[in-house]
Amino acid sequence: MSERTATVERKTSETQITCTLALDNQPGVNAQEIDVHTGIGFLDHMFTALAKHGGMSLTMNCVGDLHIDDHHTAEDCALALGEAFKKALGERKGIKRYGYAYAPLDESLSRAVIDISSRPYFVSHLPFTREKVGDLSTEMVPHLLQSFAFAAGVTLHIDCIRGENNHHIAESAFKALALAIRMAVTLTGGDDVPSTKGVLAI
Ligand SMILES: [Mn+2]
Repeated sequence: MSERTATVERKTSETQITCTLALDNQPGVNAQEIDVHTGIGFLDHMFTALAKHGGMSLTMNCVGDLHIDDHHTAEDCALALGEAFKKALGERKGIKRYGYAYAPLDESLSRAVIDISSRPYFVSHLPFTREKVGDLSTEMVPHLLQSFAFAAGVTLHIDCIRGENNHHIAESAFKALALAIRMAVTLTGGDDVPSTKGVLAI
């Protein structure tokens, strides 16, 4: 098996991002390296949780136009991560394809369901009650998750089933996504493309 890893560089007048993602670093197997600097502390926390619980290595650096607001940085980092995920998966052969997971964080409970389908779609229910968590606007959480889903070419449903604390709502959602991703990218040992169409990497 070739290594499932990818590096993406994304430069616009609004953000400059480098992102390296490796799908197969699992605790006790390969050293897992996570180093995320987006300029938005809470976003670093979320991407770090995503990589950690997804058994992935992630290096991300972003210099963005935070003097405007958090929008471009959050969205573009998610796009870069999605592009790296798509690139690392390659032909999408021999993977489980579907993944689902629940993750609690104290009173919050989130569910994530992913289909590595090449059918970009995103649905979420994240009942935030505050405008921001740290320096990240809560409205950017569904927006950046959607950006990830579309760039990655996956169908993604994320629902926070219950939750009060806005930090917990977001973190349980990212952790559920991490666990769902881990399941979906798991190699079956075969060489099959898990689709009746015979192709998933479109
Ligand atoms: Mn936390």
